[in-house]
Amino acid sequence: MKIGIFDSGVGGLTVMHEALKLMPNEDYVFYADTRHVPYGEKSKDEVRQYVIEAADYLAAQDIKALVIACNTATSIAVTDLRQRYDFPVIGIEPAVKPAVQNSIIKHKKVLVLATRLTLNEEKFHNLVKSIDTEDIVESVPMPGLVQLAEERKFGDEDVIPYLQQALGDLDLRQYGTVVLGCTHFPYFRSNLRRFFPEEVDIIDGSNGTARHLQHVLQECGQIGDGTGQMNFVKSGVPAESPEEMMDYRHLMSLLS
Ligand code: DGN
Repeated sequence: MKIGIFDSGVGGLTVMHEALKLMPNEDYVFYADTRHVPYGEKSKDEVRQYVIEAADYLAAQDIKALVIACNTATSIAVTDLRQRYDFPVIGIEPAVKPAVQNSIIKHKKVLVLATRLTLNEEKFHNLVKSIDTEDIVESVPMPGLVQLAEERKFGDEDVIPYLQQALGDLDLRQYGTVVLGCTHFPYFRSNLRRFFPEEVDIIDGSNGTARHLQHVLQECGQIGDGTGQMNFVKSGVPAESPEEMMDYRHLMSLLS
């Protein structure tokens, strides 16, 4: 049986890339809801409806687990999905806990970058409240990075002006850790690296989510019965033309 991985767009490939490294003996079906991306600026009800539609499609493919490789979709719909299906549903959330631990040692703050919807959600506020006892967590919405990834614009000429506008007013030396709280953002790690001093750690949740998936599969005795096969779907339509396959492979190669 396959593992279903879902995102509003190509961000979830950052999680699938980590899963594939960790579990090459699994088969994957990746669903990008390209018709409705971006989710981060939409209403909660709209996002919930899109996520359930996509998850139902994957559930009909006889998957053994579903990864919601989207922080925004996780914060809106993970509880609904867990009630809806019998297979395990794994979500992703901004890696605030390791970031706080890391920054406290350095006597610095944490900067969380994510979509507006993720940052406004109660789930995120509760997460921060439970961990941030020293009041060091700050956040900035970065919807433009989702758009740039969807347009495959990863070059400095497109990315740097946006980062300048989004981060320009902050003193970037006050942070010990930057959390990439949207699965689209790891594509921009090297662009972001140029803004923050070397001692600032830039972390994301893709590896942690892949490890969590592995653990869950082990727990239910479902590990390793595939060959690393990948299938792609865009908003309910199989996306497997040579051009589309090349695009996905290229995107994952940017993450190595
Ligand atoms: N990749 C998604 C996330 O992790 O939040 C969001 C992208 C979007 O649709 N705005």
